[in-house]
Amino acid sequence: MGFPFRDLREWMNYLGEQGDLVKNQTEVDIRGEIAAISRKIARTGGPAILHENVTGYPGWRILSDTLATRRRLLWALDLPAKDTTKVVAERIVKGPAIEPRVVDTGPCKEIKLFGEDIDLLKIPMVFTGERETLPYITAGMSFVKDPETGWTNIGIRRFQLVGKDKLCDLVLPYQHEGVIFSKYLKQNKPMPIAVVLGADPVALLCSTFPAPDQVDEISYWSKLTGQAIDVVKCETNDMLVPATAEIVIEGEIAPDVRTLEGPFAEFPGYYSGYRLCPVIKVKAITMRQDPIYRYMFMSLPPSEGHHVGDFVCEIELYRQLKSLIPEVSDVAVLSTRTMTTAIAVDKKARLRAPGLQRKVGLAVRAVKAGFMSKNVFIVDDDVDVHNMQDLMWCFSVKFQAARDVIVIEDVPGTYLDPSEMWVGHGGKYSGHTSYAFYDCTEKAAPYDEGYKRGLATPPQEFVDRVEENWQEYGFS
Ligand SMILES: Cc1cc2nc3c(=O)[nH]c(=O)nc-3n(C[C@H](O)[C@H](O)[C@H](O)COP(=O)(O)O)c2cc1C
Ligand SMILES: [Mn+2]
Repeated sequence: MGFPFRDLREWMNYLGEQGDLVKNQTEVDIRGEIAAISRKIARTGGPAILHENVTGYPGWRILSDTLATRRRLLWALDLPAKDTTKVVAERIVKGPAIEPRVVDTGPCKEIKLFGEDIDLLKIPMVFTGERETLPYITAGMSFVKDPETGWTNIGIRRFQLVGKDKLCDLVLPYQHEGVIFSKYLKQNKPMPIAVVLGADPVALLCSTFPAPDQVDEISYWSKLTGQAIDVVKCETNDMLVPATAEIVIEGEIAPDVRTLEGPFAEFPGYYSGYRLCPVIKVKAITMRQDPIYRYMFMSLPPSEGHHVGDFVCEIELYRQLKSLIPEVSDVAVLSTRTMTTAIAVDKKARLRAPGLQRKVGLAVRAVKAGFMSKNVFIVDDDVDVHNMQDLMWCFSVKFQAARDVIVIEDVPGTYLDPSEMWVGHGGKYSGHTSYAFYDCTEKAAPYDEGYKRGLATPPQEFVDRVEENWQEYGFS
């Protein structure tokens, strides 16, 4: 047993072997207790947790936080701790493109429910925020297909329980699910959808990469593992889903049905309001014999959802920017899915092509993975963007607000960020934000006198010697 983990259980058992899993037999409540435990795990870097005794849901187990720490993210993808972003980005570019293997059946088909037997209320959907009135699936992977091109898109979404056979889906117009839904709307046809819960960890991560248009995120699976993923056809539509998933919910979104969604403990840390959103009418549920419900906590960061989202967005922003501008040398997400991000640019190239850093600042908003970016620090590549102390030092001594802030007003926002501008844009579905980048590169003449005097450090030969002799001096 080891990488790549073929299902949630192999992965969970591996975490157990590493001492990174708690099996909790104390009775816990889905109405806040489980969320509060996950919140504390995210804040303390704690282990993953399997709840084995859930009030009101005998026989059900709930697993969460398996990807809530850096260490576990690295295990899930078999990654080194150094240069992680660059290594994954390179695998996505150069890894093998192996088609998913379509199998006849799989563990996710052990139980098949149709018609009257469909009852979402039997699934222990966990409440996250105190004000949630109806619970949400928070780690559902949505599979939808472009009716014009046949492209399958997957993305993690939240789905609110609104009936025995109904889920509400906040279909955001700027996400691929929304782009595809608008094509079904134009044709006035229902959109088939599959919601997958409890897939293997690589599939879960694949489904949250902000890949470019027309790219099926499941294609990343083989690139990241070197193998083919096993997929199986849904019962009521032709979507191909991971065969080893715990639960698959199949359904259809009618073009003309809407219901109120909300309030939700939204990823910027505040409650969403209520919005009229499309509804999934469930046609079938298939699952394993004794399914494990995969919960993911996300509201105010830190959370497992932020860990996952920040990690994949960093990789994909780096990869997409670099494909446009090869002189981009590193990216670090500092907070909340690239909302605040730092980017390093090849200093030598910048000196040859003054203004390169500003081109990078503008390009962020031109790529899919930069769709949420609001505040971007741009630095030379002699600064480690992953080291907060170096970064803040750089911000302090290379940056002048009056000269080096570039603000662009009214770029598309997420419409979930409470600081976005709602007034004055017709109030329709607004979501306009300002975008700024902070040019923290060393400036040229006439601002370079201080830099020309040189960085104040001990002689390099002694810095090197200290590294060599560190233990000899008596340090451990
Ligand atoms: C825990 C979690 C929950 C998420 N919930 C949603 C959601 O409800 N709606 C959404 O559009 N994106 C959500 N996302 C982000 C998407 O998964 C991500 O932006 C993905 O890249 C969207 O892909 P798409 O544009 O291909 O549809 C969530 C991400 C995480 C990690
Ligand atoms: Mn996509």
